[in-house]
Amino acid sequence: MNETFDYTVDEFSPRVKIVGLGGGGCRLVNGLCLDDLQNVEKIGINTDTRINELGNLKIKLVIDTYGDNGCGGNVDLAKSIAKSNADKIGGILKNSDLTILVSYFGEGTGTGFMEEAIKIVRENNGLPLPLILLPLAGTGDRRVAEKEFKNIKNICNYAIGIDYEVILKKYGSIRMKDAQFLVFNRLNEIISEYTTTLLKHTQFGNLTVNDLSTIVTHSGDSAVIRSEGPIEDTDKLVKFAMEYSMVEEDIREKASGAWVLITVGDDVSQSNVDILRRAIVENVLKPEAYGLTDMFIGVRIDNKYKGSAKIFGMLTGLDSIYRPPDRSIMGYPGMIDFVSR
Ligand SMILES: Nc1nc2c(ncn2[C@@H]2O[C@H](COP(=O)(O)OP(=O)(O)OP(=O)(O)O)[C@@H](O)[C@H]2O)c(=O)[nH]1
Ligand SMILES: [Mg+2]
Repeated sequence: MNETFDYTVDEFSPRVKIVGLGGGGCRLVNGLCLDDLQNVEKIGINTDTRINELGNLKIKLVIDTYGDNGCGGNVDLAKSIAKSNADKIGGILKNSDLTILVSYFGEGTGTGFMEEAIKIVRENNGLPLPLILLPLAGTGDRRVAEKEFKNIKNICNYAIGIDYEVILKKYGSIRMKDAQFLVFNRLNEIISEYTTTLLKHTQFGNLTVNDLSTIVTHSGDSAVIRSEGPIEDTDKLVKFAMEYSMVEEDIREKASGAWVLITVGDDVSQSNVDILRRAIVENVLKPEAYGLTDMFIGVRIDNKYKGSAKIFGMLTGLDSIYRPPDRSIMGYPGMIDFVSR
């Protein structure tokens, strides 16, 4: 049997893993209540056997047990343990569409495992979403946490940092218990929002994307565009493609992300392709989406394709007539108030 097509429709429904890294991350994920979300697995990975006390995690992985000490605050040790156990971690993080990685930065495991975990998720065609908690100055090692957070932002610019210092500044003399409560609530909101948005978007079968910017950060509705005809009739080609979508969404309101394939005959000139490409961008995309669009050009060597072009594209982030625009992730009310991006 051809393996590529050995799927059932059910397997296309997105799978979400929420993974705690290190002691604090595992406790946090253990405490999240996400019972109403389907296909969501709560997982904990630590170097510390106390993870076994956590009752609400579906999968627990203890790596290189150091008793109750974990990595004892040693980030470099944690990094090397993560690297040499990449296969074990991969075994748990594979087969996921969205993998939310939650950890408290400042000590060993949670801080040191994040980069490797992001890499592993990407290698398995999943979308990593790092949610990183930054400790108060004076607890753990704030300096290490900030440095490592910067590191993570370099490899994953949409990583979200939740900063206890910012909470403190915002709320003044808030008690730690109340700060924890706020963080918990906000995490639950972020995770529910991202997860439900993903559930709405994964209608594209086995299309894999390696960057959240294409799909998850552009909530809204999705549509397919498609048309075929002489390359010279640029306007007609684009107009037909937009009409093909046959959806309630108004494509004229434009998308905030897209994946487009243009196939042309081998006699078509580069300048004609450029005209068509520009027409698609201008008619279909919001300006902020220009850099977030993957556009591929393919050439067909066959007489019947001479002089013609075919457009096939998937759009994301269309404003739905059913959903007010402020329900998009980026505009999610209240989400950003103590979140640093
Ligand atoms: N506010 C708050 N901070 C926490 C909590 N748990 C851990 N931290 C802080 O987060 C940082 C990392 O702690 P852990 O997650 O326990 O450390 P770890 O990743 O297991 O690292 P090792 O034990 O060294 O392997 C430290 O600065 C802790 O003070 C928590 O529940 N609330
Ligand atoms: Mg620990």
